[in-house]
Amino acid sequence: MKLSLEQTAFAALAFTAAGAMAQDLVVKIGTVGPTSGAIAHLGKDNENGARLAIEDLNAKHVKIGGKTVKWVLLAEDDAGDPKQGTAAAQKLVDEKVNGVVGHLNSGTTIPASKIYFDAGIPQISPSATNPKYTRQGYKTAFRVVADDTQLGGTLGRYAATELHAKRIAVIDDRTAYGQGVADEFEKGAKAAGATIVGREFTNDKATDFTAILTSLKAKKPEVIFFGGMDAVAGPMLRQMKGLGLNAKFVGGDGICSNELPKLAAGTIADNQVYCAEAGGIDPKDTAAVKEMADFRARFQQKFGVPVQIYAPYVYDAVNLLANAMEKAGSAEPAKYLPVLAATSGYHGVTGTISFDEKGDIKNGALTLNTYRGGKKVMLDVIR
Ligand code: ABU
Repeated sequence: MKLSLEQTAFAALAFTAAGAMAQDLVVKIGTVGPTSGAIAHLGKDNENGARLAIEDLNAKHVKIGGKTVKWVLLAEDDAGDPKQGTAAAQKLVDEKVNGVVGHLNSGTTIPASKIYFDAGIPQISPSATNPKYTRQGYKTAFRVVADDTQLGGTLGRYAATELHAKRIAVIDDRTAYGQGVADEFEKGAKAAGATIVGREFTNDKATDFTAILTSLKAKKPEVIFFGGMDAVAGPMLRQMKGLGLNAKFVGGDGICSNELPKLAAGTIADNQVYCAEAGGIDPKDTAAVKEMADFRARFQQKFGVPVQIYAPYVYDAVNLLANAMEKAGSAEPAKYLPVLAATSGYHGVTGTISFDEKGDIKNGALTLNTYRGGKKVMLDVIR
């Protein structure tokens, strides 16, 4: 078909207008996690949660201050390393992101939070559970999961009272997360009447635990608590089996992945491992349970892998930023930050989110899980 001069001019004008409209307002959301290294599967899980949220926001044609928004995700890899974490944070600040969802690890989230605070950029961590993150007085720091005080303390009491363990050993990986959650676990278990028969430590890159497991075996623990991530817990469980150390194994959210049975090379016995995610939905809230199940199914279909742990929390965190920007009528950090801080009763796929004065989720939940037949099985949601 041949177009007249007028038709060509009109088409060009329409094309330019459409382009201008599409680019009315570009909002950049940064996300950071370890997408390389031993826990890359968890970093990818978080990144994919952010990708899905950005895709949904773009499909909704959200308007902020009357302008159509093009949402852009800037994803950075910090390899779970504090130095790389601060470098990634600085890069996002230099790129003038409007908000950040991350980082995954407490050991990267805490040092990065100073960089975001100094730049006035709101940051929501979907997974860092060390309490210090929101206790530094940084008004830019928010968290949509419970912290290690709640997580470790609850698991300590659970091991003593529900698993009836009198003799408990504790191992941690000396990270901001692992050591902190292990300390809280120890306090909770002792307060509930258990004795800590041994405390050992390793690091987040270790693969050989023979020495510490042999030492702990002699102390006859009924439960071993591990403060660290699934990539270390898996080989540790494998080596426990090899050494004939048949204790139950308890850990926090860092081990509570769908990948753990694979990482343990199928050596986990049914009801041997107990762990808790730092969030959850009341099983009686059937509408919310369905919403989460639908999210998980959509995620699996889109990325070809199941949710590991925190993708839904990342999804909610990105939407929380967007919601605050919409309400404020501005994506400028200084303008929407007070609206974000005032978040109350936000309905997300992970449940209802309200922030307290520190930026922590109010009335956070824990989801207790075990593993049976190589699959993660939910036991209870505790508040
Ligand atoms: N919360 C477990 C994984 C992330 C972290 O806090 O280091």
